[in-house]
Amino acid sequence: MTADLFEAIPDVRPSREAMAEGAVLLRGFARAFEAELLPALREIVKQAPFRHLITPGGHRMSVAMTNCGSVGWVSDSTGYRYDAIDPESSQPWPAMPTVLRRLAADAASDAGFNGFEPEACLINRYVPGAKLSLHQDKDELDFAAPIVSVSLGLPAIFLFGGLKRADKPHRYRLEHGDVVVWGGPSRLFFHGVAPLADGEHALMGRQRINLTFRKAR
Ligand code: MD3
Ligand code: FE
Repeated sequence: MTADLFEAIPDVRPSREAMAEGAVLLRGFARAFEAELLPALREIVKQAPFRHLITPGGHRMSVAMTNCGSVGWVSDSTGYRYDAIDPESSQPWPAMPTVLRRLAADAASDAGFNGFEPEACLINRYVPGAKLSLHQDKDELDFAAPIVSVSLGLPAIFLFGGLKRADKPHRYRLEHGDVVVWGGPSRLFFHGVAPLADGEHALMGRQRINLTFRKAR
């Protein structure tokens, strides 16, 4: 009876699918955390507002970023790094709220990575037209730990390639509440996000927010 009830509401029924070796897509996994998660994000953004970072090549990123946790990912003319201090405020990044820690650790366990304790959460904000070019995440010290990503708001087309930049990317539509755990070989695969299509999300408005939880050191 419960199963029938949930089958009538496919959007809120979590599911698990393999995307690549070590990459597991948990559709809808974050929906159960939403009521606590969204207010927690609002508090973080009050303390550490979204900003457009400059790449070492001198380009302003179309994605706006902030962080929470004991270190945060930053980019400037000198390069990419994890830093304990927010360069905008010269203060430590906001602490990682318990609900974020729990979401990341629960998703990682579901995908077979027990004891995931990320110290960094990078928070990306996309407005229509914003994109993230194909890249690898290599600024972390421990590639054995997975990265957990949480998609909120407008849907995005996620581009997922291989170990070589030239590997043709597969396209996945990531929606509000979807969580992906990237471990194993896929941890170093090239990936990116296609320009965000315009739209209006009932809870999040005209934007997409993506959280990536990382073990930075
Ligand atoms: C696959 N963010 O912040 S999340 C990033 O939607 C980033 O904002 C994208 O790529 C976003 O670095 C994609 C999915 C993701 C994150 C990290 C990965 C996929 C990954 C690391 C390795 C492999
Ligand atoms: Fe990335």
